[in-house]
Amino acid sequence: MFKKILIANRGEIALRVIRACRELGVATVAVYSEPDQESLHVRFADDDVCIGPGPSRLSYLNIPGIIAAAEITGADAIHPGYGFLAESPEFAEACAESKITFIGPPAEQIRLMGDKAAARKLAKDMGVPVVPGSNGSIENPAEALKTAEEIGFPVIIKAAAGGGGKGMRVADDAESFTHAFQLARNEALAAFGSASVYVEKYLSAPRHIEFQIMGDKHGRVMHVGERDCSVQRRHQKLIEEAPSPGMNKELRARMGDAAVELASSIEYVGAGTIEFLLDEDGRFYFMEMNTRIQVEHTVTEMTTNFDLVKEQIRTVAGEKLSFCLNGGSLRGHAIECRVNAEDPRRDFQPCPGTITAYHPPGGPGVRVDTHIYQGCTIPPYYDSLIAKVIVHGLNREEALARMTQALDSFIVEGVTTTIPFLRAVICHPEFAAGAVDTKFLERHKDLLPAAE
Ligand code: MV4
Repeated sequence: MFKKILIANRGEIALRVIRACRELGVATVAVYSEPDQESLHVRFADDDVCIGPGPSRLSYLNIPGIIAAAEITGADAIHPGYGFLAESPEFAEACAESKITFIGPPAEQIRLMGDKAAARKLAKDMGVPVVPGSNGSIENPAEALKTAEEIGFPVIIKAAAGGGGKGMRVADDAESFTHAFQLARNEALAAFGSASVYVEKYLSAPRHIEFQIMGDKHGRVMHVGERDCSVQRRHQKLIEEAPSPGMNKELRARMGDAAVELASSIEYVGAGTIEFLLDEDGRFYFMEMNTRIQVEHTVTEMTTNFDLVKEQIRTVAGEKLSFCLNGGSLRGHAIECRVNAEDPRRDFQPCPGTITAYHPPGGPGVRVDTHIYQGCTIPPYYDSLIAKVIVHGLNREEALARMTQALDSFIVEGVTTTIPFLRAVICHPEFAAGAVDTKFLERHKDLLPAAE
């Protein structure tokens, strides 16, 4: 096992990783930017190093600074959390060059899965269903149009280096295609430094279903169930749940087998996620693979009772997975709401500031993962996630009641939060019925409070 882990992150996930390290008996090093000096991750870590000023580029994305902090403090491993450098092959390589274990897959696997067109090809070669589309990326507009006509409209053009929605364009017909293709290429180049795009048949209102994968260095790869992350706004997930209300045993077995097959083919170690789209007819298609622990890993922890961050650290250190589940013995239902310091009345504009009053919800089956406290200041530089409220119940009905109760009793003052908006979504009859898909929020604009 590692002796000392540096956490190259901030906020709730830095605290989450520190907790896992504590339980494993591993020492911790926090890194922080100047405005994060008073943050809890700095206080709770055994050691801490300031790595630069507020802007991420100068601190949490500063590879030489983070490697130097690990060397100075004698850390033998780095946990990247999610976001920031979690899926940077260059960072994984820098760790390897300094003989520090990166808690994630090897750089080559990050690079492979970061190329969405290449990942799609791998899935296809493994016999995992993919949405009908181009074989790899297409550069030539005329060739792309030909492919689009073969697939049939509408089609979606996606950035190969993308993920998360940037550089994506939908084209409804041949007339609009060439323009959309150009726009997608330009956007991809500006956002990712690569104009490489690929084309897929556009599914009108699929569910976003992802399978949590865990692998070890002893040849075991398994899945620990799925999550439904269909409720998103501008490709940001807002609510996630496990299991998916659109799932059944038979479909879980087929999708889970496909996910395990894909992860096994690259001998995946640690925590990973295979994302699928599920259409109205129950057909599923591979979308992409994430090679990190995700924000929403918590709902899977609630339905499995396994500490996925501890397992991720243990398996990367070479230990065997401490359980064999593969989709069996899931219990109850879990839901997560992401609470952001944002104003839904102002197009979800971030609301940094000082928390003047704070009281978290509690009771049976309620978990809050957060880094905020009364008196703390939310800096303007980073993601506006301030807390994750996670509930677990015997069934979905109980989980929904618990989430409503929890959101109603969550006191956060001083900054505007999305708590009332989340409550409205949870209590919406269509959400309550489990009828969620990726168009849910677009269909229910009434959930967005009008500007005052
Ligand atoms: C799609 C799609 C429909 N058809 N691909 C959005 C994020 C990026 N990872 C892929 N996305 C989508 N890909 C095909 N072929 C619809 C979306 C999509 C979406 C997916 C999941 C959750 C919310 C979404 C919102 C809009 C579009």
